[in-house]
Amino acid sequence: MSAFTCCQRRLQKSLIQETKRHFSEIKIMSEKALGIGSACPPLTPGVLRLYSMRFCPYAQRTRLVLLHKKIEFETVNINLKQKPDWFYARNPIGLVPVLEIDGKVLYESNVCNEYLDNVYPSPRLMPTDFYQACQDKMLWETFGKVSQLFYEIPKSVADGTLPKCLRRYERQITRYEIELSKRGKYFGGSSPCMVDFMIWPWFERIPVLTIIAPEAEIKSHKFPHLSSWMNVMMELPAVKETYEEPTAHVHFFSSLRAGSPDYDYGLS
Ligand SMILES: N[C@@H](CCC(=O)N[C@@H](CS)C(=O)NCC(=O)O)C(=O)O
Repeated sequence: MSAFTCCQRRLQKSLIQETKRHFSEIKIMSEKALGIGSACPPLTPGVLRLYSMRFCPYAQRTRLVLLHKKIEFETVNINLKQKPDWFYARNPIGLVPVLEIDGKVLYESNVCNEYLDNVYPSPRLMPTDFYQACQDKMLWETFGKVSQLFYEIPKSVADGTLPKCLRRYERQITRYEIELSKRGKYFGGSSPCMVDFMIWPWFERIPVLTIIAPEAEIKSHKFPHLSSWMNVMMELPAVKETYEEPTAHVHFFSSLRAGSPDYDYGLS
């Protein structure tokens, strides 16, 4: 059985709901994506706000760190097709995630997460040794080699380059398999570190690829360390809290590719 199928079975709905209750103190200012013409929900002094999008893997990086560190925050979801001016005023390049507290604004997931790790140090997610911290950063700064394939693999079917793309995918995934084999249960050893949270969102989205290319699955005979890692990651409360079902990811990706992203999918 593949690691992902196994993980999905273990992720029983009741467990997820239990975790979601655990985090129920987190305020969602706007679950529905706010677009042009909307008003920016009023800010509260001393309250950390995350501007996000429910299906964005980069925003998920920051949500994972916020939740794992049990930092109190509120969420405002943004319609990225029709961004309000007040969102551009915070991030002129118009990307989520964005963090805001008491007039301080940060964007770019890696910057947001380093800020959180320094300002809310418990539990520490980045090594204090600068060389080790750089080793970790290299792993997430080069993860684009994997994440770009989430867009290239679907396109490659039409132009006949799927086998080439899959070879690149396997080579890149193997880098992480080898690194993990040296580190332990998580990239952080016996507990998760920043690397785990920075790369996890794409592993959750692998079903988007396996619909097109079943070879993209993380099979335990080929990637034993990553396969076990996916199982242990799925047990983390923060991972459960941000988890979306494969059907939701597939639906969102299809709507995105069709040019009308369904930001509010699944909301009543
Ligand atoms: N390098 C950025 C990438 C963030 C990103 O690409 N976010 C996407 C959503 S997943 C976005 O905001 N897209 C809006 C746009 O491209 O206009 C980061 O790490 O935060």
